Amino acid sequence: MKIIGRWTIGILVLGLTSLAWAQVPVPALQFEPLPYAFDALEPFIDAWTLEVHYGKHHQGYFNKLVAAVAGTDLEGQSPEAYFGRISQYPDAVLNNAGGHWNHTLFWRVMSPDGGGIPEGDLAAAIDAAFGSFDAFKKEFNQAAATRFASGWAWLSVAEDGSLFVSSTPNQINPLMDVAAQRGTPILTLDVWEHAYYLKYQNLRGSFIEAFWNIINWPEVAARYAAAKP
Ligand code: MN3
Repeated sequence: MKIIGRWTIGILVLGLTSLAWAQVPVPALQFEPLPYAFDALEPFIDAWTLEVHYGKHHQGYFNKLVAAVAGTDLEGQSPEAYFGRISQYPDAVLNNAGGHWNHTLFWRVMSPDGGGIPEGDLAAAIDAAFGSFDAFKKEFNQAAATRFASGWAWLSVAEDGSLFVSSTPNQINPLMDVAAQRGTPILTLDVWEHAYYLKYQNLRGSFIEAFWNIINWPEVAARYAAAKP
């Protein structure tokens, strides 16, 4: 009886603990840890740039987003839930929700073990859309290089499942209703000057070329698999 009693209490405690865990809501807005050390992407992205970019720029967008949605109907929502109607909200929401979401994707599609070329379904989809990996790379580089002033280059999945390259100004992304071409982004490159100026100064092209050495293709492939219809 004593043993059964102990087991009963144990199971009860376990049950209550898991119930408590299940009820802890995952915050819709999270400033996720960088998935690698600040110097992990050297020499392609230097540690100082990454520390300032993540710790100051991205953190700034996150903090301002939290402030912009506080007390509104957007509080507690993931930006993905309202990007499709972002034009209905103040500029501060667009700029900071985009700034936060875009950087979160950017950190995740890079890796110290990155580079090389994609494989499998993603490689086949790139060939189908662009003719070859080299042709895709050329189009992506062109989008990144010709984006005037500040913005982003993207590889996205269209509604029909095909891939396309685009660029957007400022903090707009292809999920937003204000984007010229809409789709689900699976790869992005930040071409704001703050992303490269400390190391590359005015040489945006050198930064774009360096990016190919750190692209996390397995992550991009997983996002493609999740996004295609
Ligand atoms: Mn940035």
